[in-house]
Amino acid sequence: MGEYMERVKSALANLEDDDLASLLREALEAGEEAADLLAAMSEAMVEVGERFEAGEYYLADLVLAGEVMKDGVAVLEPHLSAGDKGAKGTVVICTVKGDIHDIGKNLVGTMLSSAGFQVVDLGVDVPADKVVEAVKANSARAVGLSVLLTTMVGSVGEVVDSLKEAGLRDGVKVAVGGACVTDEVVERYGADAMGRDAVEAVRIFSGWME
Ligand code: B1M
Repeated sequence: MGEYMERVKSALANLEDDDLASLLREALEAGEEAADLLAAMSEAMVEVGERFEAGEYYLADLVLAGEVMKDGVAVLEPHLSAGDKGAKGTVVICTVKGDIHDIGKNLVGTMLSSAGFQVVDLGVDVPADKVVEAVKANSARAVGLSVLLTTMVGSVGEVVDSLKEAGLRDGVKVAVGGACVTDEVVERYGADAMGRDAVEAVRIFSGWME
């Protein structure tokens, strides 16, 4: 990991809010790629989670980490390009019922928009019937679900089942992503694909909707 990446990772992992935004600007000016800086920030968030699990950080620290990360993403966003311009279609995205983590979901939304998709973002803690309503109202052909809490992976199954009940499942693809998602989750709850990061999410939807 390069010098800037190390510094960015440690600024975020140590919750140094004042430093991160200016450090990111400096790194961009020095020619670092926004996507690499984002990857360093994501690694820092994993470290924050580990420190929280270890009892070294408290909930207030998690909240602060979320805010620092958002400030950092705001600096990087204008420089992030998803590629695959021209792929079009409507994607409904949200964080599933019971889960309020939204940083990854927002990044996925930003990257999809910049790749030319229409994005309908329903926010966080979204019940399955709201997803179905939005799919119908927007004639969407794909859904992106974010889930970070292991206890909430069942919400993915609720969305898949509700789409089936509404007779929409055949025409609508479902992708999932987020810290706790595995291939097993995809299989168990009947989703179609898993995106490990926002770039992969764009690749998946582009493959489905060209
Ligand atoms: Co919480 N949290 N949190 N948290 N939090 C995790 C997820 C946790 C892993 C931390 C830990 O203990 N190690 C843990 C979950 C454990 C588990 O279930 N396995 C946890 C916990 C336990 C909790 C609470 C229960 C804590 C409590 O109250 N006691 C609570 C739950 C609240 C709720 O949701 N009901 C809680 C609350 C919070 C905050 C509100 C304080 C804050 C969120 C702020 C916000 O989002 N606005 C927070 C934070 C910041 C985290 C960590 C530290 C960081 C998450 C993050 O933003 N990462 C997180 C640790 C971790 O993830 N390892 C943790 C950066 C972001 C860019 O990555 O979201 O993974 P991510 O998104 C990536 C990819 O995953 C992918 O692309 C994104 C960009 O590359 N992706 C998709 C994401 N969604 C996608 C959708 C797609 C495709 C790709 O669709 C196709």
